[in-house]
Amino acid sequence: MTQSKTNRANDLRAFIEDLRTAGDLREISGADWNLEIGAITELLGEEEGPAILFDDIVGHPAGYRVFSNVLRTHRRTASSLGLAPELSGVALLNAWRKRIKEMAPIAPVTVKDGPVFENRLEGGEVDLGRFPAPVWHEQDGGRYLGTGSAVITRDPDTGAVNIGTYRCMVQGKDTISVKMNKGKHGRIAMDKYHAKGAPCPVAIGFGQALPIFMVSQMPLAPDQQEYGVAGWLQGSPVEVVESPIHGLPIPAAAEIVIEGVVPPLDQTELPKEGPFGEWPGYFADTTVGEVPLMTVQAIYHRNDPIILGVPPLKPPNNYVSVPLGAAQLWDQMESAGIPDVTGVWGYVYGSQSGPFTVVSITQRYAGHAKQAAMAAASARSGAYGGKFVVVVDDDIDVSKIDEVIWAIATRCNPRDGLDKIRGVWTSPADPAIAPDDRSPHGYTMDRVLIDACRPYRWRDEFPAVNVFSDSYRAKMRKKWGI
Ligand SMILES: Cc1cc2nc3c(=O)[nH]c(=O)nc-3n(C[C@H](O)[C@H](O)[C@H](O)COP(=O)(O)O)c2cc1C
Ligand SMILES: [Mn+2]
Repeated sequence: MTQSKTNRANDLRAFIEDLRTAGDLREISGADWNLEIGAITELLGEEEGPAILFDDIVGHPAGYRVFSNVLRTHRRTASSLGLAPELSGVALLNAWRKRIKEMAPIAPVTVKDGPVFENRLEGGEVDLGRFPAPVWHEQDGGRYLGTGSAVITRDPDTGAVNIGTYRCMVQGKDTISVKMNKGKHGRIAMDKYHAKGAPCPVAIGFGQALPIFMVSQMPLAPDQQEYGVAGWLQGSPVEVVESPIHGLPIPAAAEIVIEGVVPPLDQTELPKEGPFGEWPGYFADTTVGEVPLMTVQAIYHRNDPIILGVPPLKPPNNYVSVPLGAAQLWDQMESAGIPDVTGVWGYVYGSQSGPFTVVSITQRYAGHAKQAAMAAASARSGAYGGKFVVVVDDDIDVSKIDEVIWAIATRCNPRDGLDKIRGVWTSPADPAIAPDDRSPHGYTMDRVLIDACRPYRWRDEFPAVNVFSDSYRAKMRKKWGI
Protein backbone atom coordinates (compact mmCIF):
# COMPACT_ATOMS: atom_id res chain seq x y z
CA MET A 1 0.00 0.00 0.00
CA THR A 2 1.43 3.41 -0.90
CA GLN A 3 1.06 5.99 1.82
CA SER A 4 0.45 9.69 1.41
CA LYS A 5 3.30 12.02 2.39
CA THR A 6 1.46 12.94 5.58
CA ASN A 7 0.92 9.33 6.55
CA ARG A 8 4.53 8.42 5.87
CA ALA A 9 5.80 11.35 7.95
CA ASN A 10 3.59 10.26 10.85
CA ASP A 11 4.74 6.66 10.77
CA LEU A 12 7.87 5.28 12.43
CA ARG A 13 7.55 2.25 10.13
CA ALA A 14 8.05 4.35 7.00
CA PHE A 15 11.36 5.57 8.45
CA ILE A 16 12.40 1.99 9.25
CA GLU A 17 11.38 0.90 5.75
CA ASP A 18 13.56 3.63 4.21
CA LEU A 19 16.55 2.46 6.29
CA ARG A 20 15.97 -1.13 5.19
CA THR A 21 15.90 -0.04 1.53
CA ALA A 22 19.09 1.97 2.03
CA GLY A 23 20.84 -1.02 3.66
CA ASP A 24 21.17 0.96 6.90
CA LEU A 25 19.18 -1.43 9.13
CA ARG A 26 20.45 -4.49 10.98
CA GLU A 27 17.69 -6.97 11.86
CA ILE A 28 18.39 -9.26 14.80
CA SER A 29 16.22 -12.19 15.78
CA GLY A 30 16.13 -13.93 19.16
CA ALA A 31 17.97 -11.50 21.46
CA ASP A 32 17.07 -11.30 25.15
CA TRP A 33 15.47 -8.12 26.54
CA ASN A 34 17.61 -8.73 29.61
CA LEU A 35 20.97 -7.08 28.72
CA GLU A 36 21.47 -8.56 25.23
CA ILE A 37 19.54 -5.82 23.39
CA GLY A 38 21.43 -3.20 25.41
CA ALA A 39 24.84 -4.77 24.77
CA ILE A 40 24.23 -5.16 21.02
CA THR A 41 23.06 -1.54 20.86
CA GLU A 42 26.23 -0.46 22.70
CA LEU A 43 28.52 -2.46 20.40
CA LEU A 44 26.95 -1.32 17.12
CA GLY A 45 26.72 2.21 18.49
CA GLU A 46 30.44 2.27 19.23
CA GLU A 47 31.21 1.51 15.62
CA GLU A 48 28.60 4.00 14.34
CA GLY A 49 26.81 1.09 12.75
CA PRO A 50 23.31 0.73 11.32
CA ALA A 51 20.04 1.19 13.16
CA ILE A 52 18.84 -2.07 14.73
CA LEU A 53 15.44 -3.75 14.70
CA PHE A 54 15.13 -6.57 17.24
CA ASP A 55 12.43 -9.20 16.70
CA ASP A 56 11.57 -12.59 18.24
CA ILE A 57 12.71 -11.26 21.59
CA VAL A 58 13.09 -13.95 24.27
CA GLY A 59 9.86 -14.45 26.20
CA HIS A 60 7.74 -12.25 23.92
CA PRO A 61 5.58 -12.96 20.89
CA ALA A 62 7.18 -12.61 17.45
CA GLY A 63 6.49 -9.15 16.04
CA TYR A 64 6.89 -7.33 19.37
CA ARG A 65 9.99 -5.36 18.44
CA VAL A 66 12.59 -2.88 19.69
CA PHE A 67 14.18 -0.30 17.38
CA SER A 68 17.49 1.22 18.57
CA ASN A 69 20.77 2.88 17.54
CA VAL A 70 18.60 5.25 15.56
CA LEU A 71 20.51 8.56 15.57
CA ARG A 72 24.04 7.25 15.95
CA THR A 73 25.27 8.44 12.56
CA HIS A 74 25.36 11.90 11.01
CA ARG A 75 23.40 10.56 8.08
CA ARG A 76 20.45 9.34 10.14
CA THR A 77 20.55 12.38 12.44
CA ALA A 78 20.55 14.78 9.48
CA SER A 79 17.66 13.03 7.79
CA SER A 80 15.66 13.07 11.06
CA LEU A 81 16.19 16.83 11.23
CA GLY A 82 15.11 17.35 7.61
CA LEU A 83 18.66 18.22 6.52
CA ALA A 84 20.88 16.99 3.69
CA PRO A 85 22.15 13.52 4.67
CA GLU A 86 25.72 14.27 3.58
CA LEU A 87 26.13 17.04 6.19
CA SER A 88 28.27 16.30 9.24
CA GLY A 89 30.09 17.97 12.13
CA VAL A 90 29.85 21.74 12.57
CA ALA A 91 28.20 22.17 9.14
CA LEU A 92 25.34 19.88 10.25
CA LEU A 93 24.98 21.70 13.57
CA ASN A 94 25.00 25.08 11.85
CA ALA A 95 22.43 23.98 9.27
CA TRP A 96 20.16 22.90 12.12
CA ARG A 97 20.78 26.20 13.94
CA LYS A 98 19.72 28.12 10.85
CA ARG A 99 16.73 25.87 10.25
CA ILE A 100 15.29 26.34 13.74
CA LYS A 101 15.50 30.10 13.38
CA GLU A 102 12.83 29.75 10.68
CA MET A 103 10.59 27.55 12.75
CA ALA A 104 6.92 27.99 11.77
CA PRO A 105 4.80 25.50 13.72
CA ILE A 106 2.06 23.55 11.93
CA ALA A 107 -0.83 22.66 14.24
CA PRO A 108 -1.72 18.98 14.58
CA VAL A 109 -4.94 17.65 13.05
CA THR A 110 -7.32 15.47 14.99
CA VAL A 111 -8.48 12.38 13.14
CA LYS A 112 -11.19 9.93 14.24
CA ASP A 113 -9.23 6.72 14.34
CA GLY A 114 -5.71 5.45 13.88
CA PRO A 115 -3.56 2.33 13.91
CA VAL A 116 -2.73 2.97 17.59
CA PHE A 117 -6.21 1.59 18.42
CA GLU A 118 -5.69 -1.74 16.65
CA ASN A 119 -5.43 -3.26 20.13
CA ARG A 120 -7.06 -1.85 23.27
CA LEU A 121 -6.48 -3.21 26.73
CA GLU A 122 -8.36 -1.82 29.68
CA GLY A 123 -8.81 -2.52 33.39
CA GLY A 124 -7.65 -6.01 34.31
CA GLU A 125 -6.20 -6.58 30.83
CA VAL A 126 -3.54 -3.96 31.42
CA ASP A 127 -0.11 -5.57 31.70
CA LEU A 128 3.03 -3.63 30.88
CA GLY A 129 4.96 -6.92 30.97
CA ARG A 130 3.56 -7.70 27.49
CA PHE A 131 6.17 -5.47 25.93
CA PRO A 132 9.84 -6.44 25.57
CA ALA A 133 11.15 -3.47 27.58
CA PRO A 134 14.92 -3.94 27.86
CA VAL A 135 17.24 -3.86 30.82
CA TRP A 136 19.62 -1.64 28.88
CA HIS A 137 22.75 -1.61 31.09
CA GLU A 138 24.21 -4.10 33.55
CA GLN A 139 23.37 -2.22 36.74
CA ASP A 140 20.03 -0.73 35.71
CA GLY A 141 17.40 -0.94 38.41
CA GLY A 142 14.73 -2.38 36.10
CA ARG A 143 13.15 -2.59 32.68
CA TYR A 144 12.97 0.78 30.95
CA LEU A 145 10.03 0.83 28.54
CA GLY A 146 10.53 4.58 28.21
CA THR A 147 13.80 5.91 26.81
CA GLY A 148 12.59 7.38 23.50
CA SER A 149 9.30 8.17 25.25
CA ALA A 150 6.72 10.87 24.51
CA VAL A 151 5.12 11.89 27.81
CA ILE A 152 1.98 13.85 26.95
CA THR A 153 0.41 16.19 29.50
CA ARG A 154 -1.96 19.14 29.42
CA ASP A 155 -1.48 22.28 31.51
CA PRO A 156 -4.71 22.63 33.52
CA ASP A 157 -4.54 26.44 33.43
CA THR A 158 -3.56 27.16 29.84
CA GLY A 159 -4.68 23.96 28.11
CA ALA A 160 -1.27 23.76 26.40
CA VAL A 161 -0.21 20.23 25.51
CA ASN A 162 3.39 19.26 26.24
CA ILE A 163 5.44 16.30 25.07
CA GLY A 164 8.62 15.46 26.96
CA THR A 165 11.06 12.56 26.80
CA TYR A 166 11.47 11.32 30.37
CA ARG A 167 12.78 7.91 31.36
CA CYS A 168 10.10 5.42 32.43
CA MET A 169 10.78 2.26 34.44
CA VAL A 170 8.20 -0.50 34.66
CA GLN A 171 7.21 -0.88 38.34
CA GLY A 172 4.31 -3.34 38.12
CA LYS A 173 1.59 -4.67 35.80
CA ASP A 174 -0.15 -1.32 35.73
CA THR A 175 2.38 1.04 37.29
CA ILE A 176 5.34 2.81 35.77
CA SER A 177 7.57 5.56 37.15
CA VAL A 178 7.95 8.67 35.01
CA LYS A 179 11.07 10.66 35.84
CA MET A 180 9.90 14.19 35.10
CA ASN A 181 12.61 16.27 36.74
CA LYS A 182 11.69 19.48 38.54
CA GLY A 183 11.23 22.38 36.16
CA LYS A 184 10.44 20.20 33.14
CA HIS A 185 7.18 21.15 31.45
CA GLY A 186 5.40 17.87 32.14
CA ARG A 187 6.37 18.21 35.78
CA ILE A 188 5.05 21.76 35.99
CA ALA A 189 1.65 20.64 34.61
CA MET A 190 1.59 17.71 37.03
CA ASP A 191 2.41 19.92 40.02
CA LYS A 192 -0.52 22.19 39.12
CA TYR A 193 -3.00 19.29 39.23
CA HIS A 194 -1.50 18.09 42.47
CA ALA A 195 -1.70 21.54 44.05
CA LYS A 196 -5.47 21.22 43.61
CA GLY A 197 -5.39 17.72 45.10
CA ALA A 198 -6.27 16.23 41.70
CA PRO A 199 -4.56 13.40 39.81
CA CYS A 200 -2.67 14.41 36.68
CA PRO A 201 -3.85 12.74 33.45
CA VAL A 202 -0.94 11.41 31.38
CA ALA A 203 -0.53 9.54 28.10
CA ILE A 204 2.86 8.13 27.09
CA GLY A 205 3.94 6.98 23.64
CA PHE A 206 6.76 4.44 23.49
CA GLY A 207 7.23 4.39 19.73
CA GLN A 208 6.36 7.27 17.46
CA ALA A 209 7.66 8.93 14.31
CA LEU A 210 11.08 10.53 14.62
CA PRO A 211 9.95 14.18 14.35
CA ILE A 212 8.01 13.78 17.60
CA PHE A 213 11.05 12.30 19.33
CA MET A 214 13.34 15.05 18.03
CA VAL A 215 11.12 17.76 19.55
CA SER A 216 10.15 15.93 22.74
CA GLN A 217 13.80 15.91 23.85
CA MET A 218 14.47 19.50 22.75
CA PRO A 219 14.44 22.26 25.36
CA LEU A 220 11.68 24.32 23.72
CA ALA A 221 10.21 27.41 25.37
CA PRO A 222 7.07 26.71 27.44
CA ASP A 223 4.84 28.44 24.88
CA GLN A 224 6.20 26.39 21.97
CA GLN A 225 4.02 23.33 21.64
CA GLU A 226 5.84 20.18 20.61
CA TYR A 227 3.15 18.87 18.23
CA GLY A 228 3.27 22.11 16.24
CA VAL A 229 7.07 22.05 16.09
CA ALA A 230 7.05 18.38 15.03
CA GLY A 231 4.60 19.31 12.26
CA TRP A 232 6.96 22.04 11.07
CA LEU A 233 9.88 19.62 11.20
CA GLN A 234 8.13 17.01 9.07
CA GLY A 235 6.44 19.56 6.80
CA SER A 236 2.90 18.30 7.46
CA PRO A 237 0.56 18.23 10.45
CA VAL A 238 0.97 15.50 13.01
CA GLU A 239 -2.16 13.35 13.02
CA VAL A 240 -3.51 12.85 16.51
CA VAL A 241 -6.47 11.03 18.00
CA GLU A 242 -8.11 11.80 21.32
CA SER A 243 -7.20 9.39 24.08
CA PRO A 244 -10.45 7.67 25.15
CA ILE A 245 -10.27 8.29 28.90
CA HIS A 246 -8.76 11.75 29.36
CA GLY A 247 -9.05 13.27 25.89
CA LEU A 248 -5.32 13.89 25.49
CA PRO A 249 -4.09 14.12 21.88
CA ILE A 250 -1.98 11.05 21.09
CA PRO A 251 -0.19 10.28 17.80
CA ALA A 252 -2.66 8.34 15.64
CA ALA A 253 0.09 6.11 14.25
CA ALA A 254 1.96 5.58 17.53
CA GLU A 255 3.16 2.06 18.17
CA ILE A 256 2.24 1.90 21.87
CA VAL A 257 0.46 4.45 24.06
CA ILE A 258 -0.47 4.05 27.70
CA GLU A 259 -3.04 6.25 29.36
CA GLY A 260 -3.62 6.90 33.03
CA VAL A 261 -2.98 9.25 35.93
CA VAL A 262 -0.24 10.28 38.30
CA PRO A 263 -2.00 10.66 41.66
CA PRO A 264 -0.80 13.40 44.05
CA LEU A 265 2.63 12.32 45.25
CA ASP A 266 1.69 12.35 48.94
CA GLN A 267 -1.20 9.94 48.26
CA THR A 268 0.96 7.15 46.79
CA GLU A 269 3.82 5.08 47.99
CA LEU A 270 6.53 6.12 45.56
CA PRO A 271 8.91 3.36 44.47
CA LYS A 272 12.65 3.02 44.05
CA GLU A 273 13.74 4.37 40.71
CA GLY A 274 17.10 3.73 39.04
CA PRO A 275 19.95 3.36 38.90
CA PHE A 276 20.15 3.90 35.15
CA GLY A 277 23.16 4.26 32.87
CA GLU A 278 22.95 7.96 32.05
CA TRP A 279 24.45 10.26 29.41
CA PRO A 280 27.58 11.31 31.35
CA GLY A 281 28.57 7.62 31.18
CA TYR A 282 27.79 6.48 34.73
CA PHE A 283 25.04 4.80 36.68
CA ALA A 284 23.24 7.61 38.38
CA ASP A 285 20.21 8.86 40.21
CA THR A 286 18.86 6.14 42.41
CA THR A 287 16.04 7.55 44.48
CA VAL A 288 13.32 6.17 46.68
CA GLY A 289 10.04 8.02 47.07
CA GLU A 290 10.83 10.86 44.66
CA VAL A 291 9.90 9.89 41.10
CA PRO A 292 6.22 10.26 40.11
CA LEU A 293 4.34 7.00 39.66
CA MET A 294 1.69 6.57 36.98
CA THR A 295 -1.27 4.24 37.33
CA VAL A 296 -2.03 2.84 33.89
CA GLN A 297 -5.74 2.65 33.06
CA ALA A 298 -5.45 1.56 29.41
CA ILE A 299 -2.95 0.44 26.80
CA TYR A 300 -3.38 0.98 23.06
CA HIS A 301 -1.02 -0.56 20.56
CA ARG A 302 -0.58 -1.40 16.93
CA ASN A 303 -0.32 -4.97 15.79
CA ASP A 304 3.31 -6.06 16.15
CA PRO A 305 4.29 -2.94 18.11
CA ILE A 306 7.77 -1.39 18.05
CA ILE A 307 9.42 0.21 21.10
CA LEU A 308 11.63 3.19 20.21
CA GLY A 309 14.75 2.56 22.31
CA VAL A 310 17.12 5.48 22.93
CA PRO A 311 19.31 4.43 25.86
CA PRO A 312 22.01 6.83 26.98
CA LEU A 313 25.45 5.20 26.55
CA LYS A 314 28.98 6.10 27.62
CA PRO A 315 30.38 8.98 25.52
CA PRO A 316 31.36 9.25 22.75
CA ASN A 317 28.67 6.64 22.06
CA ASN A 318 26.00 9.35 22.17
CA TYR A 319 22.28 8.85 21.52
CA VAL A 320 22.43 11.49 18.81
CA SER A 321 25.53 12.10 16.71
CA VAL A 322 25.59 15.91 17.09
CA PRO A 323 25.42 17.94 20.33
CA LEU A 324 22.19 19.70 19.41
CA GLY A 325 22.32 21.85 22.57
CA ALA A 326 25.47 23.51 21.20
CA ALA A 327 23.33 25.10 18.45
CA GLN A 328 21.31 26.85 21.13
CA LEU A 329 24.43 27.99 22.94
CA TRP A 330 25.79 29.40 19.67
CA ASP A 331 22.60 31.46 19.26
CA GLN A 332 22.68 32.63 22.86
CA MET A 333 26.30 33.81 22.44
CA GLU A 334 25.31 35.76 19.34
CA SER A 335 22.37 37.31 21.19
CA ALA A 336 24.75 38.32 23.96
CA GLY A 337 26.71 40.29 21.38
CA ILE A 338 29.79 38.09 20.97
CA PRO A 339 30.96 38.73 17.39
CA ASP A 340 32.34 36.24 14.89
CA VAL A 341 31.62 32.93 16.59
CA THR A 342 32.42 30.38 13.87
CA GLY A 343 31.64 27.13 15.69
CA VAL A 344 30.33 25.70 18.97
CA TRP A 345 30.58 22.06 20.02
CA GLY A 346 30.07 19.95 23.10
CA TYR A 347 31.66 16.72 24.27
CA VAL A 348 29.80 14.56 26.81
CA TYR A 349 26.32 15.91 26.23
CA GLY A 350 22.66 15.36 26.98
CA SER A 351 20.34 18.04 25.74
CA GLN A 352 22.84 20.79 26.75
CA SER A 353 26.28 21.28 25.24
CA GLY A 354 27.71 19.69 28.40
CA PRO A 355 30.81 19.80 30.61
CA PHE A 356 33.36 20.20 27.81
CA THR A 357 32.35 22.98 25.45
CA VAL A 358 34.52 24.30 22.64
CA VAL A 359 33.94 27.60 20.84
CA SER A 360 35.83 28.92 17.82
CA ILE A 361 36.03 32.61 16.98
CA THR A 362 37.64 34.91 14.48
CA GLN A 363 39.50 37.14 16.95
CA ARG A 364 38.69 40.81 16.45
CA TYR A 365 40.18 42.53 19.50
CA ALA A 366 42.19 41.92 22.66
CA GLY A 367 40.03 40.12 25.23
CA HIS A 368 37.56 38.78 22.65
CA ALA A 369 38.49 35.16 23.43
CA LYS A 370 37.98 35.57 27.16
CA GLN A 371 34.69 37.37 26.62
CA ALA A 372 33.53 34.43 24.49
CA ALA A 373 34.62 31.96 27.18
CA MET A 374 32.75 33.82 29.92
CA ALA A 375 29.61 34.08 27.79
CA ALA A 376 29.69 30.36 26.93
CA ALA A 377 30.13 29.51 30.60
CA SER A 378 27.17 31.64 31.68
CA ALA A 379 24.55 31.54 28.91
CA ARG A 380 21.56 29.30 29.69
CA SER A 381 22.61 26.43 27.44
CA GLY A 382 26.24 26.43 28.58
CA ALA A 383 25.73 27.06 32.26
CA TYR A 384 23.67 24.02 33.23
CA GLY A 385 26.02 21.06 33.48
CA GLY A 386 29.01 23.02 32.17
CA LYS A 387 32.59 22.70 33.45
CA PHE A 388 35.35 23.30 30.88
CA VAL A 389 35.07 25.94 28.17
CA VAL A 390 37.77 26.10 25.51
CA VAL A 391 38.04 28.95 23.01
CA VAL A 392 40.05 28.34 19.84
CA ASP A 393 40.86 30.25 16.65
CA ASP A 394 38.74 29.74 13.57
CA ASP A 395 41.32 27.49 11.88
CA ILE A 396 40.46 24.78 14.42
CA ASP A 397 37.53 22.45 13.76
CA VAL A 398 35.74 22.37 17.13
CA SER A 399 34.22 18.97 16.33
CA LYS A 400 37.68 17.34 16.07
CA ILE A 401 38.99 16.73 19.56
CA ASP A 402 42.57 16.10 18.36
CA GLU A 403 42.68 19.56 16.81
CA VAL A 404 41.24 21.09 19.96
CA ILE A 405 43.89 19.37 22.10
CA TRP A 406 46.60 20.53 19.68
CA ALA A 407 45.38 24.10 20.04
CA ILE A 408 45.33 23.91 23.85
CA ALA A 409 48.77 22.28 23.92
CA THR A 410 50.41 24.80 21.60
CA ARG A 411 48.57 28.12 21.88
CA CYS A 412 47.55 28.33 25.53
CA ASN A 413 49.89 29.92 28.03
CA PRO A 414 48.39 28.76 31.34
CA ARG A 415 49.52 31.92 33.13
CA ASP A 416 47.02 34.06 31.24
CA GLY A 417 45.00 31.43 29.42
CA LEU A 418 43.49 29.53 32.36
CA ASP A 419 40.85 30.81 34.75
CA LYS A 420 38.86 29.07 37.42
CA ILE A 421 35.50 30.27 38.67
CA ARG A 422 33.94 28.62 41.67
CA GLY A 423 30.36 27.77 42.51
CA VAL A 424 28.47 27.98 39.20
CA TRP A 425 25.01 26.44 38.54
CA THR A 426 25.08 22.84 37.42
CA SER A 427 23.19 19.60 36.95
CA PRO A 428 23.00 16.88 39.62
CA ALA A 429 24.10 14.48 36.84
CA ASP A 430 27.73 15.57 37.29
CA PRO A 431 29.37 12.56 38.98
CA ALA A 432 32.18 14.75 40.37
CA ILE A 433 29.94 16.61 42.83
CA ALA A 434 31.17 15.43 46.23
CA PRO A 435 28.59 13.70 48.45
CA ASP A 436 28.83 16.55 50.98
CA ASP A 437 28.05 19.09 48.27
CA ARG A 438 24.88 17.31 47.15
CA SER A 439 21.97 19.21 48.56
CA PRO A 440 18.23 19.29 47.93
CA HIS A 441 18.70 23.07 47.71
CA GLY A 442 20.72 22.82 44.51
CA TYR A 443 24.10 22.02 43.05
CA THR A 444 27.10 24.00 41.86
CA MET A 445 30.31 23.12 40.05
CA ASP A 446 33.41 25.12 39.19
CA ARG A 447 34.28 26.38 35.72
CA VAL A 448 37.62 26.26 33.97
CA LEU A 449 38.03 28.67 31.07
CA ILE A 450 40.79 27.80 28.61
CA ASP A 451 41.89 30.43 26.15
CA ALA A 452 43.62 28.39 23.43
CA CYS A 453 43.70 31.16 20.83
CA ARG A 454 46.90 32.74 19.55
CA PRO A 455 47.44 35.63 22.02
CA TYR A 456 45.78 38.55 20.28
CA ARG A 457 48.39 41.22 21.03
CA TRP A 458 51.27 39.37 19.39
CA ARG A 459 49.35 37.08 17.06
CA ASP A 460 51.28 38.37 14.04
CA GLU A 461 54.50 37.09 15.60
CA PHE A 462 52.98 33.70 16.50
CA PRO A 463 54.84 30.98 14.54
CA ALA A 464 53.13 29.89 11.34
CA VAL A 465 51.59 26.41 11.12
CA ASN A 466 53.79 23.99 9.19
CA VAL A 467 51.29 22.49 6.78
CA PHE A 468 51.20 23.20 3.08
CA SER A 469 48.66 25.67 1.84
CA ASP A 470 45.39 24.33 0.44
CA SER A 471 46.32 25.50 -3.04
CA TYR A 472 49.75 23.81 -3.04
CA ARG A 473 48.25 20.60 -1.67
CA ALA A 474 45.61 20.65 -4.39
CA LYS A 475 48.28 21.25 -7.02
CA MET A 476 50.33 18.27 -5.78
CA ARG A 477 47.26 16.02 -5.64
CA LYS A 478 46.54 16.85 -9.22
CA LYS A 479 50.10 16.54 -10.46
CA TRP A 480 50.83 13.25 -8.67
CA GLY A 481 47.38 11.72 -8.67
CA ILE A 482 47.18 11.32 -4.85
C1 LIG B 1 16.91 9.51 25.88
C2 LIG B 1 16.57 10.70 26.75
C3 LIG B 1 16.16 10.50 28.06
C4 LIG B 1 15.81 11.58 28.86
N1 LIG B 1 15.40 11.34 30.14
C5 LIG B 1 14.99 12.36 30.92
C6 LIG B 1 14.48 12.09 32.22
O1 LIG B 1 14.41 10.96 32.68
N2 LIG B 1 14.06 13.15 32.96
C7 LIG B 1 14.11 14.43 32.48
O2 LIG B 1 13.66 15.33 33.18
N3 LIG B 1 14.62 14.71 31.25
C8 LIG B 1 15.04 13.70 30.45
N4 LIG B 1 15.53 13.96 29.21
C9 LIG B 1 15.67 15.36 28.74
C10 LIG B 1 14.32 15.94 28.31
O3 LIG B 1 13.77 15.14 27.30
C11 LIG B 1 14.47 17.37 27.79
O4 LIG B 1 14.89 18.19 28.86
C12 LIG B 1 13.18 17.94 27.19
O5 LIG B 1 13.40 19.28 26.84
C13 LIG B 1 12.01 17.86 28.14
O6 LIG B 1 10.84 18.40 27.57
P1 LIG B 1 10.14 19.68 28.24
O7 LIG B 1 11.12 20.80 28.01
O8 LIG B 1 8.88 19.85 27.47
O9 LIG B 1 9.94 19.39 29.67
C14 LIG B 1 15.89 12.89 28.36
C15 LIG B 1 16.30 13.09 27.05
C16 LIG B 1 16.64 12.01 26.26
C17 LIG B 1 17.07 12.26 24.84
MN1 LIG C 1 8.01 21.53 26.41
